Amino acid sequence: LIASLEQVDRTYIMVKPDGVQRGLVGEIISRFEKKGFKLIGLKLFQCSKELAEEHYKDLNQRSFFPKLSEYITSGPVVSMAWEGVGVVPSARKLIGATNPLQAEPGTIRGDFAVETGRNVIHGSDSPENGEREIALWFKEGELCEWTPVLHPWLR
Ligand code: RTP
Repeated sequence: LIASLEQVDRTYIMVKPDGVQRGLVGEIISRFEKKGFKLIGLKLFQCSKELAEEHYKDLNQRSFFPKLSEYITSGPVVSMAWEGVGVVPSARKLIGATNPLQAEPGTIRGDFAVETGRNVIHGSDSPENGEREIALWFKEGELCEWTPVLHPWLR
C-alpha cells in the first residue's frame, strides 16, 4: 500500500548484439521478471547507424564512438521497456559496472562479460533518459500497459 504511493518510473533496457548472439536474451529477461519489474515493451530489432548514434549522442566526441556505433549495429538487439518503483537505479544494479571486469559476480555483466566494448546490455542512467530512450526505440502503439492480475503485490 505504501509502495503504491511511490513514483513508478520506466527504463530502456537493451540486450546488445553480443548478448543476442550468445543466447543470453532469456536469461536477461528472466532476471528482470524475477526481480518484480513489469515488462511493457519488447522487440527484436536491427537498428540503423542513425538510431545507434542518436542513442549514444552524448558520447559522440569520444574516441570509441565509431566502434560503439559499429558494435550496436552489428546484429539485432532486443529492445525492452520496463516499469516499476526505482526501476532505473535498480536495473543499473542488476546490470553491473560498465567495465565487466569491475562488475560484481551476480550482476549480468559480472556473470556474462569480460570487455567494455562487448558488455552485453544497456540500461538508462536516469528516469529522464529512460523516457527519452523509450521514445527513441519504440513507436507509438508498441508499448503495452497492463495490470498483473495473478500477482497484484508486484508492479
Ligand atoms: P550503457 O549506456 O550501454 O548502459 O553503458 P554505461 O552507461 O554503463 O556506459 P557509458 O559510459 O554510457 O558507455 C556506453 C557504452 O559505450 C561502450 N563503451 N566503450 N572505452 C570503451 O571502449 C568504451 N567505453 C564505453 C560500452 O558498450 C558502454 O556500455
